[in-house]
Amino acid sequence: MRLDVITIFPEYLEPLNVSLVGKARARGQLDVGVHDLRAWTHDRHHTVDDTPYGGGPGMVMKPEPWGEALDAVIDAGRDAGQAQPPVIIVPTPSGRPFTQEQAADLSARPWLVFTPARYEGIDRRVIEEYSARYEVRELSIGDYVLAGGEAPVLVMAEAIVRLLPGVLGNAESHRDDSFAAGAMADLLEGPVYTKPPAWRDRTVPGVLVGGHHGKIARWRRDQALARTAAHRPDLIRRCDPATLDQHDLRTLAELGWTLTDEGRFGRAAPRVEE
Ligand code: JEE
Repeated sequence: MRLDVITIFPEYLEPLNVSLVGKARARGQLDVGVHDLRAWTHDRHHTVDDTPYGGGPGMVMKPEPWGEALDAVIDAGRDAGQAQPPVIIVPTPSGRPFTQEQAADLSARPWLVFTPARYEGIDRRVIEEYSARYEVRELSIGDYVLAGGEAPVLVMAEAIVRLLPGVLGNAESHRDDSFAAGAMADLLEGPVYTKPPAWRDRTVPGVLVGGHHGKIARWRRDQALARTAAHRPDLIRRCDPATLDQHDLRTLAELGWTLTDEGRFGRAAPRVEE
């Protein structure tokens, strides 16, 4: 896979040199190019922003540097051997949600070009122009407002690169991830423990050291259900009851979740004594 990033803060992308993404590069599983947008300006001040048409707060990124940069980075990628056109990823607070499904889909593409912006974003005509020639995805990493798209690029790159074949070792394989496809697809994971068996008078739950694999699996499932109900009740409401067994239903009932007439889970009104 090849990743290109065009930014006015190339140093913000330094983390792509370390840890999982850095190792994938060192192993030759990934090529990364980080490009300074200001290299495609032509004025003495390397101007990339201007005031918004129609008025309003802040500044908007000018289209010309982005157009020249994208053309140059895409030409260079082709010269470096990319046979298929890139997917262009535009981080923006008004994008579609970046999800595990997006990460998995993008991990199957040979070439991604990221365009993290600053200020109030990029002149709309750039997205229109490149959408006419390439697949462009405007994506948001969550419902909060950042100051620019660089941190979202780091987030998305890490989520995508760890899914590349051979990037995660066996010890950290991703078959049981929350949100990954599979049986526990819709549940958060419960707590994890390691040695020593007692630490500051706190002991590891007995079931985990007992060696009874059936009891361990059931305990973990109950912990996952309880954690999901507490932290992500939306996932319980969305859950298909047909994916749950009788014990799951009892565990959820003990947590106050019952089936509604529509066949979905809802929270029973808490019973109050007098
Ligand atoms: C890219 C510039 C800053 C701040 C206008 C009006 C928007 C842009 N999940 C995510 N949060 N933030 C980003 C993100 C932020 C960015 C850029 C991504 C480029 N900025 C910026 C404010 C505004 N606001 C009120 O509604 C919210 C625009 C992001 C991602 N991905």
